[in-house]
Amino acid sequence: MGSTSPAPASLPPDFQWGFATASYQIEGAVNEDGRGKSIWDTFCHLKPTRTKGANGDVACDHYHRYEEDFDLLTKYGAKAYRFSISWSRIIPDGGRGDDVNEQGIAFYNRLIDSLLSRGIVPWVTLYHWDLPQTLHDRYGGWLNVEESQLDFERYARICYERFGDRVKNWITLNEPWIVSIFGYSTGGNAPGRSSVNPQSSEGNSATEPWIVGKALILSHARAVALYNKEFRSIQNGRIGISLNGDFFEPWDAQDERDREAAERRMEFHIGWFANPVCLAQDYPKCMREQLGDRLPKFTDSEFTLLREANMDFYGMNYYTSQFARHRDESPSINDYLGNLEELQENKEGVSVGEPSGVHWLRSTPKLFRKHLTRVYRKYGKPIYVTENGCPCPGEEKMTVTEAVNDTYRVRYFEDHIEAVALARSEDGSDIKGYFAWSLMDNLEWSDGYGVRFGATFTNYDTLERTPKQSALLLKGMFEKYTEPRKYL
Ligand code: PNW
Repeated sequence: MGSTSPAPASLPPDFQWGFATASYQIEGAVNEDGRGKSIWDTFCHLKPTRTKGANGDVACDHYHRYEEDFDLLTKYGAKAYRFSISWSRIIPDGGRGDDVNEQGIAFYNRLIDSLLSRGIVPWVTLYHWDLPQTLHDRYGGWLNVEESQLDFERYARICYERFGDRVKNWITLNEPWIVSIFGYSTGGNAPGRSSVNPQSSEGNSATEPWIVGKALILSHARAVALYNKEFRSIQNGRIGISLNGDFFEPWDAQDERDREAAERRMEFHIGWFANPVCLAQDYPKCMREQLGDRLPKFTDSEFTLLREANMDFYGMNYYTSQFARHRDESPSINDYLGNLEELQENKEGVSVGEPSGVHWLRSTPKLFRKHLTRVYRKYGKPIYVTENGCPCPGEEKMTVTEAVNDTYRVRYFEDHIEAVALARSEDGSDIKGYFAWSLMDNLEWSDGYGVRFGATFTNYDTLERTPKQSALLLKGMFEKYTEPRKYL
């Protein structure tokens, strides 16, 4: 027998893959079947506009077209589909004493049953940013740590009770970092509170994001602890959270201060949430040092709750990476980065990756592999990549005929899936699934309908859907790593 070569990069046969979406970005039908308003309905209708004139009133009209959309999933060969539930369709006023809306339950039952009949595994996010407006008006929403966690726990209970016989994969929150920082520091997302944004009339960027962060952590923890105590043994599912966060390299690799800044940036991005939710530990030290008393403390009983909230997986939303350069001055009171600058080029002028169709995203697959392995080693949970994707350069202005030829996205997916396979096979990181963002072009929040992240083209005049090449090629990209390999 000849020499043995290293095992080729591979993915296990039960690797989950598919596409992801979120309720407000695709559903539309905002006034139908008893749905209550969310903070995104309000935010999208503010004047002057803060969402480039766009709103989710119709969006992709997925509420009425879900069968057609699931036909696409079938055509693409997806094994799994990640979607989110609109809290205010289930409980229009959101609170633990408020009524459940049976028509909202019925809609999500239709989605779940349709997916299962097609052999597609549903992955359900409980909260993808659409807080019931009533809770915001009633007590300040996520600014009220004590009230919001109890209302979220009750909402989670209803979802487990009504859907948990068929839904075995739960994600509590999508990107609590974006919820806290964009919603309460920069004010770019709903509810748009900020003391530094001229468009915001209310808010305190120095304090509110850190309070909201704690409310989200404890809400997540209550939902997981409840699942563990009352549902896990009967329903036998999995539960986790989806955290965003870029990988950071030092701007000047020779400078110790930049190396520390890169690590600090990741602690402010990911450790903020991952320390408490994965490790039942306090916030990272560097956050305490910089933020002092503005960073809320956890009480002993809250630490007990965090320990009871042991979860199954880390959901990773990954789009891009950056360089971090330290600052010599002391941080502003509104700083949330860790006192540093974020840059897309390093000291030598080398770009972190190839530019996409949106300024904040460059394609960085090698750093994705580093990121996967760093997160796996630090937080010790199996990883599901719950979002990864991009808009192609110039796609915003393309016709459908041009847009379906999405070679940049095809390469982006290929390179990032290869990074997953390498992180598994070569680094030993346990990665169990991958969801492309997104099934179709949809409402890109404050960027409106211009930026297109879809693997399917959406014509917003006719609501016609057209598969892009990447959607049709994704299956083969996974098979390349999962097929039994032939000897050469
Ligand atoms: C995610 N950033 O948000 C969200 O989960 C999706 O709903 C969204 O459509 C998708 O990514 C694409 O943007 C992010 O500026 C938004 O770094 C912005 C950033 C990261 C994630």
